Amino acid sequence: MNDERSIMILTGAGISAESGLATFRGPGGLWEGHRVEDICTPGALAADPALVHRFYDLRRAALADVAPNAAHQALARLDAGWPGALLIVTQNVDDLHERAGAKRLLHMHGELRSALCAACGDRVSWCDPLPPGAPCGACREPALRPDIVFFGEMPYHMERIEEALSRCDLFVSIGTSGAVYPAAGFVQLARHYGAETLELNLEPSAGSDWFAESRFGPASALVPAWVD
Ligand code: BV8
Repeated sequence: MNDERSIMILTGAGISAESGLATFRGPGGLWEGHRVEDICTPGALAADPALVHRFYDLRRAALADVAPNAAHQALARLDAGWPGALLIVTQNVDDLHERAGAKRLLHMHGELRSALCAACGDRVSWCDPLPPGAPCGACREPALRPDIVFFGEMPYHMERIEEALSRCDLFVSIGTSGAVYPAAGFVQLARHYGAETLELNLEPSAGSDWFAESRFGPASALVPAWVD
């Protein structure tokens, strides 16, 4: 591709699958028999903080054993070389887009390598296990929690995301099941604003019918072929 259209890209767990990070709703998508919808809630954090902290500690630790794949690397190349507006919005909380070199990137569901103070809202980079009750460096309250958007919580950066959706000429969805809102509704918004829509996924997502074009296969093949 070599024009200056405005591009918005949404990614989900499927783009990191070939790097070795499990997806949520595919085979083996349960974690210790739990569904992410049951763990990833403010209620679960309040009822069993050790379980929720352990869920994120294990996933944070796993980052050391994985690397960006050809799909992350292709998006980073596109980001570096695209003269027009471009925004990668990821639902993923891993750091593989950054490690591939992506710059114009927003994490709408938070990040594993960040801790959030539930008392004062301060954020701090965090790479180690995060025990429940860890003290906040800013307000000293024992209120550090995973910097993750739980179900029922407002995703991050929504104003910037909605602005980008209203202006994009092309909306591309990569490796997401279309099971979680508001991300799953972005394709409808993009179409409403007149954008072209493309889905790159292993299989049809829940929102496949909303896409003008869908290509099915592994992201590590589809994304470089689309970018290059
Ligand atoms: C909110 C945390 C409102 C991080 C997650 C309508 C409108 C708005 C909200 C709702 C609504 N209906 C229902 C809701 C509520 C809810 C929701 O959507 N529930 C669902 C279950 C119905 N949404 C929310 O609660 C959201 N908040 O709306 O707030 C609000 C307003 C005002 C004030 C306060 C609040 C918050 C949602 C965020 C929840 N957090 N996770 C983490 O733990 O990782 S969600 C979780 O699902 C992950 O973030 C994940 O990213 C996300 C989506 O999953 P996918 O990434 O798509 O992964 P999945 O496994 O499902 O699919 C993988 C896909 O990849 C598959 O299609 C597969 O085929 C494909 N694939 C696999 N391998 C490959 C591949 N593709 C290519 N190549 C491969 N190799």
